[in-house]
Amino acid sequence: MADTESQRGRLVVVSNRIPKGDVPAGGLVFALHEALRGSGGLWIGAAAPTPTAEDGLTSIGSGNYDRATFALSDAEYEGYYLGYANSVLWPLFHHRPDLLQIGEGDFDAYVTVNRRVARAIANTVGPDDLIWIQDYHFLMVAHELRAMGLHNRIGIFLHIPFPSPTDIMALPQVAMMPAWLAAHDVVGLQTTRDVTSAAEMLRHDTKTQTLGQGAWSREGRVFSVLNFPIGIDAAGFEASAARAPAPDLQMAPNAPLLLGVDRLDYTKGLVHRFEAFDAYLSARDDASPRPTFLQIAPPSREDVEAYQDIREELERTAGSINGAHADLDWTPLRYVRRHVPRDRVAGLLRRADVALVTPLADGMNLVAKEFVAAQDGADPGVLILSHFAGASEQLKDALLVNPFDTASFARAIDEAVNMPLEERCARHAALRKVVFSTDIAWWMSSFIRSLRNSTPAAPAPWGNMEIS
Ligand code: GDG
Repeated sequence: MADTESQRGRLVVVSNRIPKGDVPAGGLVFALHEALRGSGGLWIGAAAPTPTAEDGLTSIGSGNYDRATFALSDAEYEGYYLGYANSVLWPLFHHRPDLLQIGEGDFDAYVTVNRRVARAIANTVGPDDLIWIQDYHFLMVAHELRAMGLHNRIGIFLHIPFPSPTDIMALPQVAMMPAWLAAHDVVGLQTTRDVTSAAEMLRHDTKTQTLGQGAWSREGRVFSVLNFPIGIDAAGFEASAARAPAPDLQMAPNAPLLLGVDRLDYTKGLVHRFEAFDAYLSARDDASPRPTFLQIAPPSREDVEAYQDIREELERTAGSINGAHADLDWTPLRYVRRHVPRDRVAGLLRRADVALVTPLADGMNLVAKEFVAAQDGADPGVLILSHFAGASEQLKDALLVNPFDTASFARAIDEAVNMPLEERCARHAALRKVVFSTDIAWWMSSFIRSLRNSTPAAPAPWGNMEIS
C-alpha cells in the first residue's frame, strides 16, 4: 500500500484465524500479512480456547505491524465458533438450512465474543484508523462499535456467499441483519449474485432505502454493498508451481491426471464429484489411457456433526467406486484425507490435466484460480468449474458444469480429457488474463480504496440492540 495511504490512519484487520508463528505462504492469511506489512497497523484474531476468558488483547508479535489475540473460553469456542458461526451461519449462507443446528445459548456466545472484540477495538483505535472485519464470525462487531460511539470507517468482507431471501428466513436473528450490515461503511461480497441476494433482503426491511449504485441508507447512515471478487497471489503461485518438483504419482506417462483440492466440507460437492467420475469411468472407452483422479481433502471442523457425516459418506463412495473399477495395476480414485504441503499442492496443480472445482456453493474458490496460475500455457490443462462457485462469474472460459447433473458432468470430464491443444490454449489464455488482472493485491486495494472513499460515519442515535 502506498505511503500516502498509510499516513491517513492505521489499518486494523480482524479475522478469526491469525498466524501464531510464521505466516504460511499463500492464501488469505498471507495476503493480509502482505497488506499489513506494507501499511503497518494491527491484526486481531482469536487465541486458542482456554477454560476462562478475560477481556482485552494479548500481543503475539510486532514488527512492521502488530498482531494480537482476543481470548476465548472453551464454552465460547463451542457456542460462538462451532455453534453459531459454523453450525448456523455457515450452512445457512451456503444454502443448506436443512443442516442448521440452532443450539441453546450459541447466539449468546456469539454476542459475547463479538462484544469482546468490539471493546478491544474501541480501546485501541484512533479516530482515523480504518477497521476491516473479515467474514461471518464477526457480523455484529460494527454494530457494537457504533453503539460505543465510534465514527471510524468500518468495512466487512464476507468470504462466503450471501444467503438467498428464502433461506435467510431460517435465521432466528434475521430481523437484526439489516442493522448489522448498516453499521458498516462498506459491505464487501464476492459476486454480483451475492450483492443481489443482499439487496433482496435490504429491500424487505422497511427502515432501509436504496440510493442506487450499491448505496443504501438506514436510519441516517449511508452504507454500500458491493462485490470485490477475491484473487490470489497469481505471480507468486505461478512461480512456486513452476519450481515445484514433479510429483511422483507412479502413473503411465500419457495417463490423464484429474485433480481436486478442497477442505473436507459438505459445500465442496465431493460426493457429487465422485459420482460424476464414476459415471465417466462407466462410459469411457476401455482402449483410452486409464485416468487417475486424485482428490486431496484435508479434514476441517471435525467437531461439527455434519462434517463427520460427509467424511463417512465420502469414504463409502470412494470405496465403492474403486471396488467397481479398479484393477490389479490401477486405482482410478485416490483419496488423500490429509493436509499436503503447499509447494506439493502447487506442483500437483501444475501437473494436473484436469482440475475438478465443483462446489455446490462457494463464495469464490481459490483453487480454481490457483490451477489457472499453475498451468503451463504452452500445454495447459482444463478447468471444470461449477456454476455455483463464485469464481464462475469471472472464469467464463472454464468448462462450466452443474454438479447435480451427473450425466452432463461426466460428459464434461470426457470433453476435458480429450480437448484439443488449440482449444485448451485459448481457454487458458483467457482465464489467465482474468486471474492475473484481478489478483489479491487488486482485491485489497479495491476494497481499501472503496472504504477510504466512503462517507465517514455520521453520529447517529444508536441504541443497543435488544437481544432476547
Ligand atoms: C473461503 C471460502 C473463498 C486446500 N487443501 C490444502 C490446501 N488447500 C488450500 C487451497 C486454497 C485454500 O486452501 C482453500 O481456499 P478455497 O477458496 O477453495 O476455500 P475455503 O477454505 O472454503 O475459503 C471460499 C475463500 O474463503 C477466500 O475468500 O474463496 O469460497 O469458502 O488456497 O490451495 N493447501 C495446502 N494443503 C492442502 O491439503 N497446503
